[in-house]
Order: sequence, then C-alpha cells, then structure tokens
Amino acid sequence: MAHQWRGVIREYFDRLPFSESDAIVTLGEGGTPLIEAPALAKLLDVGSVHLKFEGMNPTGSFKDRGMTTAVSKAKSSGAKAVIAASTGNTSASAAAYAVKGGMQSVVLVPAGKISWGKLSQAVAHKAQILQVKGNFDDCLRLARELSENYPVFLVNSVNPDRLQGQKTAAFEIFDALGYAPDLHAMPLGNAGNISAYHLGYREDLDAGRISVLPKLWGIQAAGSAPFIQGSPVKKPETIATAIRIGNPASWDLAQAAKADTDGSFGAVTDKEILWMHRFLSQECGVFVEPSSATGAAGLYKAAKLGTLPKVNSIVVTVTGHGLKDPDWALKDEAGRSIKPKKVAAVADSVAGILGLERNK
Ligand code: AN7
Repeated sequence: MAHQWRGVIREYFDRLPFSESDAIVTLGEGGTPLIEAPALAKLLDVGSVHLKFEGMNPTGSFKDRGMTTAVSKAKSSGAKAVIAASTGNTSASAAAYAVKGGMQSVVLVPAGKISWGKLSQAVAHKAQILQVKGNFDDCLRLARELSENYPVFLVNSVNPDRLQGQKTAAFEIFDALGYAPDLHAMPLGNAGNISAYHLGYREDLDAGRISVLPKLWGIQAAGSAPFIQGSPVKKPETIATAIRIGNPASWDLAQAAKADTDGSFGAVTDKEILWMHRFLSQECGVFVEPSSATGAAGLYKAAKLGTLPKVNSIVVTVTGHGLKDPDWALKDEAGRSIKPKKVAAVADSVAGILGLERNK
C-alpha cells in the first residue's frame, strides 16, 4: 500500500499542541535518515555513531521541523505575514512555509554574512529580504520589536511553537534505534535545537519510553562561543555563518538542557570545523554545511583530549545540507581552490591520466 511520510505534525499529532481545527502547513518535513557512521565511531573509539541527517528536510535544514508548527499556528491565528531574523536557514525555511501557507514572509539577515545558497532560497520563495547592517543578534532584536508593534508574526525559535516541532527529532531517533543514545551532540547557535531535543527526550523519559536522558552536548565555534565565555559575545566571528551568534535567545533553556542531562558545552576552531566537514564528506558519505560539522568536531576534540566520557552509543545531529554553502568543499586544506582537470575526450589519454592499465 502506498505510504508517504506526512510531516511531523501529522506523524506526531498526539504529542504536539495541535487540534483538528488547526491549519496544518507542511512540506513533508521530518522522517530524516539516521545514518550509521562507523568511520566516525572508529575515530572517536566508541561503539556506534549515527548521524541524524537534517539536511534531508525539504529546505535542507532542521529548521523545517519547527517551521511547520510555527507557521501552522500563525496561519490558524489569521496572520497574513511572518517575520524571522536569520543567519540563513531560518529565512529559507520561513520563506518556503509562508508560500505554502499563503502568507507573506519578511526576513532580516546580517548584511553580507549569509551563504548564497540560503539567500537564493529566500529569494526563490519571494521573501521580502532585508540585509541589516549588523549581526544576527541585531536582526533578532529588530524582528522581536517589529512583531510586538506591527502585524507580523514572529517565527524565530523564541516562539515556543518552534521548539514543539523541533522536539520531534528526538522522537524519531528513539523510534529508529529503539533506544536513546548515551550522548547526543549538535552545533549550538541560538540554542533552539538543543532546547528542543531536551524537551523531546524529557517527554520520552516521562512517558517511560526511555530510562535515562542522553547527555546533550552543544558545540560552538570558538570565535562565537558565548556559552564557553559565560556571557554574550559582542562581535562573533566564524566561517560557520549559521552559528555566528553572540547572544543566544534560549540561554536559560540550553543551560537547563546541559544541567538536566549531565551534558556539556564545547568550542572548536574554524580549522577543526573544516577538518570535520571534510571527514564527514570523505569518510562517511554525508555532505553537510560547515556549521553542521561542529558537533562532530567537538566530539573529536574531546576524544583527543581524553575528555569524552566512556559511552557506547552516540548520535550527532548534522543540521544542514552541504549544498547550502558549497564553496568550502571546493577548497583544499590549505584553502586553495580545487579545479578538476580538463581532458580531451579520448579514452586512452583519460585512462593514462587516471593511471589505469588496460584490461588483459
Ligand atoms: C545549519 O537560521 O539561527 O542553536 O537563523 O543553521 O538552534 O540556533 C541557524 C542556526 C546549527 C544552530 N546548524 O542551531 C538561523 C539560525 C545550522 C544552523 C544552527 C543553525 P540553534
């Protein structure tokens, strides 16, 4: 019988604050693959590692899970327009879901600091895009202020409906494995995602599906690491533009996630991020945007330092697709651009270049 995944609201209807009279705006998000990564397990010297590949969502990032819930609630409340501040992925997602829901979208992005893949999505989905002279934190302050005083509905993760949708990733991991991992790592930016996983695993615990919460690890870019510094960072800098955030909105929720799960925050340099970005593509077959390699990079750093706790199973969320920000894949470790060789269309000469010997 034909079956198609119906998106996270319908798949987890009984665990989300929705009723039959609510509008459901969906693009079929969720149901993303949980991919075993033995090469990473070997690198970390643990029993198993699975990658939750959130780049497989309809707009190419984990944001779609929370966007279906936030935009559905906006639609149900009669909103005509939604607004979001974004380092790129939220704007792509908000723009697409607004179109699906028949609404206008307004997105505020830091000028010159979002990848062109993400910008192209917001343009394609006819968002009203404004490049703000400032960073993400300025964009979010503006978006909040506008939504408080004008008829635009805020769909950033400070909107609790976002976390409701995003928590479904934790449910999916339990449903796929039949258990919760011992440790779960992810990149940490505005802190919506780690807060949502905490919510999801907590509900699994309270429902008796799992007996222990996975240790939640949130990893930041070293130049943009307020959770390591212990206070907001005024001028965040990193090549991982998705997580170039100095003043995370879900500060308290992230602290609670760490405390409640015996978790940890960490930071890795841009070089460490790019190293893991390459490792995931070359050894695991999973192409992610650089920011998305941050969680795995933090684990590898801990393993090298001997601070990775003795655990058997690990899940790493890789949050966005490699095609979002593909320039980094076209550079080698020294930063030189990689240009595939041009050849004449002659088999023998191509074989010679490839170093192949003719079959006997
Ligand atoms: C690929 O799009 O904040 O800690 O405005 O795009 O929940 O913020 C994106 C964040 C990780 C961090 N990985 O997650 C935005 C935005 C990717 C991201 C994060 C983001 P949070």
